[in-house]
Amino acid sequence: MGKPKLIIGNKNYSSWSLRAWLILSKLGIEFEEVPILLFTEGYKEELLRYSPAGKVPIYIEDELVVWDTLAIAEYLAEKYPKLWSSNVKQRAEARSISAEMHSGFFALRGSMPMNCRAKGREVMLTAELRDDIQRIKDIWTKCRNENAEAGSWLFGSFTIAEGATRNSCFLKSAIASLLVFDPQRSPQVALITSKQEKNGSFKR
Ligand SMILES: N[C@@H](CCC(=O)N[C@@H](CS)C(=O)NCC(=O)O)C(=O)O
Repeated sequence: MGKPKLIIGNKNYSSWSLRAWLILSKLGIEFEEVPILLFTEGYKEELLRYSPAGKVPIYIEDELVVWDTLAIAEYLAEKYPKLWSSNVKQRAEARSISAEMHSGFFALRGSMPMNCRAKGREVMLTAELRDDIQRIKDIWTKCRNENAEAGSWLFGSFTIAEGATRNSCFLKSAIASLLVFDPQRSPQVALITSKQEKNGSFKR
């Protein structure tokens, strides 16, 4: 069996690419990263050579092609069960959080598209954006209140929910907006934002 391949866009801008990459990196799996310059000439044809869905990320292991971040995460979790919590109720909660992140937060995505290198962005704080930010803070606060004793991740130890939420660069946008709009952060949220700012897991 050769090394698996991960076809991705630019990790600075493609939050979906980054999530799959973070999960593989965190697992310590040796994989070949195949970057594709999205939205440049010929990129679609190149993507379609790997997957009929024509979107990144795409995970390839021998003959197997898995596309869509959550499908990739679930496939990896079958091979590496520690990616979800060992507690069935926590797994359900972590799956809900991951799915919510995967398919929602439109105001945040729209007004603060991912850019890990962005600093000092000025963004109009609409009611929808405020709601998205509050929702993220509520998720973090609840998880940390319930799992603080088990470790420093949302569910104590690292799970897929991190890849899809706190530890994703997508949430760096949320953090940037939290820093701008909400200097009075609760201790639970402050712990996460400061850890994220220092977090080395963006470097492989
Ligand atoms: N729900 C999909 C979304 C994938 C997606 O939209 N990827 C974007 C990059 S972030 C893409 O490939 N865009 C290229 C295109 O739409 O042509 C997933 O999680 O994999």
